[in-house]
Amino acid sequence: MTMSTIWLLTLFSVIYGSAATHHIYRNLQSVSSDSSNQPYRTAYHFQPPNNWINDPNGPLRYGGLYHLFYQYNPKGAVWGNIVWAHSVSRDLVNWTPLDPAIFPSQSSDINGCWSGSATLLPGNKPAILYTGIDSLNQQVQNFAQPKNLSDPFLREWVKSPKNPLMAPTSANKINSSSFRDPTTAWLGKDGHWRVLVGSKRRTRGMAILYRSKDFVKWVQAKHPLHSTLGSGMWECPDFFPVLSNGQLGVDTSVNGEYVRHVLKVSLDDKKHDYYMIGSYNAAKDAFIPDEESNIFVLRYDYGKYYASKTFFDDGKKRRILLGWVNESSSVADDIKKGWSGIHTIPRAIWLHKSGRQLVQWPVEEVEKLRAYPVNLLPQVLKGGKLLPINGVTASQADVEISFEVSKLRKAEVLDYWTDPQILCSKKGSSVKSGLGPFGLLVFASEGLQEYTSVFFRIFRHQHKYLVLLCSDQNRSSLNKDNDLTSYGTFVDVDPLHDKLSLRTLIDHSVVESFGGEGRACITARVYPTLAINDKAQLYAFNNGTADVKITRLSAWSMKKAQIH
Ligand code: DQQ
Repeated sequence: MTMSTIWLLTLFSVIYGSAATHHIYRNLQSVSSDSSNQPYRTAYHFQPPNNWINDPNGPLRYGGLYHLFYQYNPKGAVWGNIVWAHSVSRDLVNWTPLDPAIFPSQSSDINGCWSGSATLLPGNKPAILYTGIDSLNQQVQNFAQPKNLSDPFLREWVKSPKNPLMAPTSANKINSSSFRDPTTAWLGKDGHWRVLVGSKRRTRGMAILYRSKDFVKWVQAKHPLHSTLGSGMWECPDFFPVLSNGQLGVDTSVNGEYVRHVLKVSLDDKKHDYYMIGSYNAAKDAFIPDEESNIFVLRYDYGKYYASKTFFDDGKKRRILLGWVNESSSVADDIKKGWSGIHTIPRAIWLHKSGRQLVQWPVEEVEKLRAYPVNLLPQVLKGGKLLPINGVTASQADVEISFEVSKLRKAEVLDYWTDPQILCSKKGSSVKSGLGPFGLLVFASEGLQEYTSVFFRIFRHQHKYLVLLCSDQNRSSLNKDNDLTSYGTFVDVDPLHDKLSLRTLIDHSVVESFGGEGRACITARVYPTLAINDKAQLYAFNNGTADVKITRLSAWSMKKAQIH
C-alpha cells in the first residue's frame, strides 16, 4: 500500500466511536504491513511483532510464570477486532507469545473482548472477568477459567455458559455503553467476593460494586464503591491495598489497620490514569479518599500512559504495575510501520513513607539487561555546559543521575502556582533560569538538530521550593507529524535536603523517566529521524545560570530482551 493511499484511507475513515474510547478507523482495521527492521521498535519494552496493542489485561502469576494478556488487534495497526492476546514470562522482562486466550465466540462477546482482570480463587484457581461487547453492542461482564489447571501456560480458557454474569437492564439503569473493565475481585470477611466495574451516570464517573458468594451470581450493591461528579467515564478501575509502611505488596483481599487503599481510574475524558489514597470501610463497602487526595491530583505517570493495572506477585511479595503507552506518531505512520502501542517496564509500586503518594520503580529484573557500565566521577556542571556520556548505546540505555544544588537563592520566583505541564511547555530546555534546566539530553543528534530533554527546574513559591520535572519533546524529531507535547509535574522533594535524582530508560522510541527516586514518572514517545540507533548521543546538561553538582552518574547499554 502506498503512502498516499494510506493518507486517503486515514482521512476518509476517521469515525469517532461513541461506544468505544478508542478512535475507530474502520477501513484500516485489517491493513497490515512489514514491521521488521525499523528504528522505532523497542528492544526491551513489551510489544508484539506487529499490529495494535492497548490495555494490559488480567496480569497474574501462576505456576511460577507471569501471565500477561493484552488488548490486541490481530489484523492491523489501529484499534479494532479486539482479542485478549497472551504472553508468559519467568522474569517480567523476557516474554514468550502464546495464542490469544480470549476471543469473540459467544453472543455475550461476539463484538469484542475488552478489558478485565484476573483473580486467584481458593485452591489457586485463576478466574478472569472481562467485558464482552454482546450481539446488541451492549457492554456486559463475562467469566472465563482455564481449561487445564495443570498447564502452567494456561493456554486454553473456557467461558461460562452462564455469561454474561453482569449486564445492564432496565431495572439497574446502567448505561450499556459505559459499563466495563472489571477489577480483580477481593474477598470480604463475610465470605463474599467484591468486584468493581467502571461506569458513569451523566458526568458522574463511578466504580459500580458487585458482590458474589460463588463468583457466578453477582448482585449489584446499592451504592458504588466511590463516584465523583464531573469526572466522566471511569475506565479500567483498579482497587488495592498498600502497606502503610514499607515496600512489600499484599494480596488484593488484605485489609486492616496496617494498610491504606488505592483507587485508580483511567479517566476517559482526560486520557490519564489518576489515583486516590484513602481508607476502605469494609462494613459500608465505601472508599473514602484522604482529604488531599482528590481525584484530579495524583497521576501514575505525567506523560503518555493509560489503562494501567496492578497485580500482587506472591513470589516476590510485591505489587506490580503495568501500563499502556500509545504512539505519538500519525496514524499513517503507524500503518506504515505496521504496529502501534507498547507497555511500560513493569514497575514495583508502594506507598511513600509520607503516606501522600505512591512510589514506582522498574522491577529489579530489568537490571539483568544492563551491560558495559559507565560511571562518571562526581563533578560540577557549570551553567551552560553539556557533558557527553560516552560508551553506552544511547538509543538503548538505562541512565541514573543525581544532582545537588547549593545556590538555592538563585531559584526563579513563581508568583502564581501554574500547571506544571504548562510551565514545561513555556520553559523548555532552551529557556534559562537561575536553577535549571539541568538533566539529560537523550536521542541527541550530532549538531543537536534533534534531542529530547528530561530535566529539573527549581522555583521559589511562597517561601517554599518547587521542583519541576519536565520531559520536553519539542525538538525530538524533524518529523513534525508527531505529537511533540511537553510533559511535566512537580516532584515532592526538598532540594535543601534531598538529592535530585533521575533515572531514564531509553529504548528507541521510548523515554521512560523516574524522578525523585520514583516519586514522579513521565513516559514519552519520540521518533528521531537523525538520532536513531548508533547515531544517537547522550548528554548531561545544565542550561541554568548557577552551577549544579552531579553527585552520581551511572549509565548502561541495555541488552535486547527476548520478546517474541
Ligand atoms: N480499552 C478497552 C476498554 C477500555 C479501554 C477496549 C481503555 O475495555 O475501557 O479496548 O483503553
